[in-house]
Amino acid sequence: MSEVSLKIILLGDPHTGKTSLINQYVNNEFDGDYLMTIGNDKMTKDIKINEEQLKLEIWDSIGHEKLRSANKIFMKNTDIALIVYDITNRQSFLNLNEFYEELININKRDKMIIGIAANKSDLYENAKVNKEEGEEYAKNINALYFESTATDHENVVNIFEELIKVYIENNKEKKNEDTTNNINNSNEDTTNNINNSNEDTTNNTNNSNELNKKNNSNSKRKKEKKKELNDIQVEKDAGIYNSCNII
Ligand SMILES: Nc1nc2c(ncn2[C@@H]2O[C@H](COP(=O)(O)OP(=O)(O)OP(=O)(O)O)[C@@H](O)[C@H]2O)c(=O)[nH]1
Ligand SMILES: [Mg+2]
Repeated sequence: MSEVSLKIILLGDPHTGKTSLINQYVNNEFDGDYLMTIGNDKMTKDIKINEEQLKLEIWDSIGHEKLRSANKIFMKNTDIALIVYDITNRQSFLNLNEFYEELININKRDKMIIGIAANKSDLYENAKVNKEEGEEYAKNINALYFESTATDHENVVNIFEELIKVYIENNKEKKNEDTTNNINNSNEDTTNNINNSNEDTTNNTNNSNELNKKNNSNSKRKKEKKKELNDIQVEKDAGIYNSCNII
């Protein structure tokens, strides 16, 4: 069975929990200390979902505004993006759209599955963004909405796997659409071929009718010519006869 590789990228403001979510998913670890990400780094993970063997390339990105331009190079060919905000930091929610816009400037929207992670849900008492706001934004950009906490392994695994499942489903539908289009195209070709061959047959028939007509008129002309010659001969004979008579 062939292995499918998927490129996943996490985006969002600094300190929202991107590195922590990746670390929890790949290494089953959570570190309470903050170490700002200053370079783009990828981690890999092999998983099996619905009998399909997948190789995940999970890219961490830089949240810091002044260093962020470097992310663009790594956003190319993204299959799945998780844009993260911190529910205790309203500005990180308001900045979500900047990351979304950057992403869709680089990749075709319909090829990607996008998730919005309302992270640090364990700190819900200090929330500055309510659930409805998060859900509404996700709905507006046709993304999936998740409440996440990098402190809980199961929660994080569920989020990544849900995104991957949706991606696989979406791709299957696309493949089916492509196949249907191909079948329709090949049907059109066959119809065109049949029409062409019908046209050819009609043309051939027309041509052969014309040929027949020509042949018929040729043989008619030949017959007429023969008759003419005969008449001349008869006249000649008669002439000789006549002249004999005269003589
Ligand atoms: N309570 C709680 N703390 C979290 C959670 N996720 C991350 N943190 C903490 O928030 C801080 C920032 O987390 P990071 O994962 O480094 O954030 P980041 O988005 O990678 O930040 P940059 O690399 O600067 O862009 C760290 O101290 C984490 O321990 C969470 O879900 N709950
Ligand atoms: Mg980081």
